[in-house]
Amino acid sequence: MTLVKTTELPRLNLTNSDPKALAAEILQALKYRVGKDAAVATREDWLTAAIKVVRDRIVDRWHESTKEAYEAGAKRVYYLSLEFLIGRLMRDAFSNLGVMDAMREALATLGVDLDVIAALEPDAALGNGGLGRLAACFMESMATVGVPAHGYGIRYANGMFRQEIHDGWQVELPETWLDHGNPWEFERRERSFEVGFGGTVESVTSKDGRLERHVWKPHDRLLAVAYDTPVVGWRGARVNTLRLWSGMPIDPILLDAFNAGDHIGALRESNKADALSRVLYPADSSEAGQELRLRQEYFFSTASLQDIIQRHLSQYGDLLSLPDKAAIHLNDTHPAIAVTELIRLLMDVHLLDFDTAWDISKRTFAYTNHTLLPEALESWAVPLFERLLPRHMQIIYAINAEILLEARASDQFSGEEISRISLIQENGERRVRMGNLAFAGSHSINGVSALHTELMKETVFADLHRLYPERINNKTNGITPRRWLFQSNPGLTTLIREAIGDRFLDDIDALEELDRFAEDASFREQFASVKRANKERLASLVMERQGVRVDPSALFDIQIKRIHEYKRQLLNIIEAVALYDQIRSHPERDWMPRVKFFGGKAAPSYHNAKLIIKLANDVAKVINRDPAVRGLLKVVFVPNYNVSTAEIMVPAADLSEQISTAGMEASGTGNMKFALNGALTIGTLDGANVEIKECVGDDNIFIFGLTAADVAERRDNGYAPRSVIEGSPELSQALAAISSGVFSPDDRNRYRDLMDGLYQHDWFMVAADFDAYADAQRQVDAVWRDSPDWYARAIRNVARTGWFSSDRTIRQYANEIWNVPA
Ligand code: GPQ
Repeated sequence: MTLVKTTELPRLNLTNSDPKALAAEILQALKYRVGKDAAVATREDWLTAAIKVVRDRIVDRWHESTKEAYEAGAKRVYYLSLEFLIGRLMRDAFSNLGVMDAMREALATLGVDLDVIAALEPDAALGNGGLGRLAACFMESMATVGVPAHGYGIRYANGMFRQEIHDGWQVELPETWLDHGNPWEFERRERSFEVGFGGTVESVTSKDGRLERHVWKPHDRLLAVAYDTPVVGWRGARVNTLRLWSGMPIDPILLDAFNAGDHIGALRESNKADALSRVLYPADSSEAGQELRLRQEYFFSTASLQDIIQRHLSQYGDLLSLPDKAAIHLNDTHPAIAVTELIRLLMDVHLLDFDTAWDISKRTFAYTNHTLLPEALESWAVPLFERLLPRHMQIIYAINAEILLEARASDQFSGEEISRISLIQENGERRVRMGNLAFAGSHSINGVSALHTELMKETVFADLHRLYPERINNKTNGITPRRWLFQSNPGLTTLIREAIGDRFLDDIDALEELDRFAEDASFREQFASVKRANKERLASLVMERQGVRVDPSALFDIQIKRIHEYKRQLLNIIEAVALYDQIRSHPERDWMPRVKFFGGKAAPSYHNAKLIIKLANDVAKVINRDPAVRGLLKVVFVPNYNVSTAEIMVPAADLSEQISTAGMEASGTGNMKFALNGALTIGTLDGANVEIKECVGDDNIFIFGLTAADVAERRDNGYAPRSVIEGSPELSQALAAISSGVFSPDDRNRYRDLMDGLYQHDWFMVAADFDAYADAQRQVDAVWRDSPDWYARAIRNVARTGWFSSDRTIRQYANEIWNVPA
């Protein structure tokens, strides 16, 4: 097989991309932009210089893209998200611009290793998990498929915390990604908007006593300042803007206070402004109900809307055409306050009446729901809301009056159903329901997998769906194949190019052509050796980071994601304990060597999640040291799981653990990354696993356990976990061992409550699914034993999961929600 030449870059005309010229430019950038001489430059300096050289090329394309969209009067997409988990940007940019090899060569002539400096780039961890990473994949795909778009979010000075494991426990440390500056961003001091909180609302009346308008007089005021990062699409197709807001005081120092000797008080305003964009809430699909969070949500929503309105007015002169030229997308309810803010701006600043403002809002906004977990559905206590955003509270009452009137007029709802549609929850403490607000204020509400969308219609939004049946639609999530295949798995990418040519690089559906290679023994061997190399890379990482030795010929079984009870890392750990027991009891059996990897962060206040991390580490300690196991089973908890770690772990997986309690994982996106990289999935019929199964075929995935309907049925009809546990000897033994302190000799009661929880209620159905899961694992062993068959299935996973490209997802959003060409 010969390597097919890289196809020409059709849309991109790069000047000076030969290595010699690039090397000269890097030296120039080092000197004039970093201010260093090559003799004294640090590796960080080289990284900055290299980035600046490529960023210049991106800027050229950025200006062209912006100008084209402007001149065409194109509709723009605005993606509002409290999280953008972009990770490192250098490889993305170099690879998408097609200058990776040239830059590598250029740097080498200067004595700099591209891989070494690439590893120094900090992860931009401005997100918790799936929701934030989805936003990052969407930004890249919008640029790739040519949608003019702006991402809007917060420039957190401290992103997702850094996780260290001390004696098996998670310890959280601040993440300081901006320590060496950020070479990608452009600060736009001139692009700043005022943000207010608190205060009062005054009514202005005309001479004849008619109400003319409301004027909100906020008590606190600060500025949101824009920082722009260009996001380049594949082959430089288009460059879009990620605009992140940072808080700044209007008066940086209160001189009166300072002069009176109150030096701390003089900085009060500055500290308040700083606090808004200081830190990302480490809450993933869980409640984050503090006041600062609501302030953050409003802060970035108002700044983004003021920016959007200013851009629209300067181009079109009036706001009635806003819905034709702007699609504003709400990534979950975090920016839902934007619905009321747009109405406020249209009414109080631009003097439109309520009906017009409300109509514009509904035609402009669309909302994505990412969870059905009740604790993650945002709501704010009315008194807090009223104190912080008094004018918005009035607007909420006005919207509520509209929709409740419509509900009553439709004559199809009981009193109780009407109360569920209300924006205000009335039982107990009165609260503003942000999900209902987002739903009411949007023309489209989408779920993130087929199953999740159906469940949305049946559960959280059942009544609103009945009132507005045309609004709910599905957009199954996706991942960008540039980051999650081409960059993170260059070995597999090269192998695929050799087999089927380069078309899949631009049209991921062409991956289907790989299917027939599943039958090709020599291809299977090459595929296995690429996988082996990726596993060796991961093995070195855990050796370096943790001093743990793992055998790359063992089956690599990986569960990486946030730690959450519904994701059931506990099920996986208990199965490891049961397997450990079996290996010791039946040493004569032909056990297949396996390494179970875990990685993920727990919300700092989530007690059980942190305990599960400790349990994984405790279990690892005992199993890994036990000579009776003879290396047949290892457990490894990889600390500080983040995007960059995922880029190494995903390509190294043989088995992908997607074992959430059915009905609880909205979609999952890690499941897609693993399948595209040739791991087989062991999973429940939850989220997008259902669609992965449909794509790869039943034989190429290990599905087990209760369905969402089964789970609902068991919960309704009184599930008794104790009798389930007692009926399963393997499970009872494993639970007894954990509960009695076999893995925690230093504190024998450490896991007693956790285990008792399983006996008493087991909300997440760990016991109910245990036997089915353990059986599925033994089937995994059987297929793994027959190695050609394993790799045939793995190859089919790669060939059949191109559909999960976020380009496909974005095209669906563009055609079916935003009404923009793509
Ligand atoms: N998700 Cl509500 C998050 O990562 N954070 C959140 O706060 C919420 C949802 C996830 C969800 O759990 C996954 O199933 C999805 O795949 C992901 O959003 C993207 O839609």
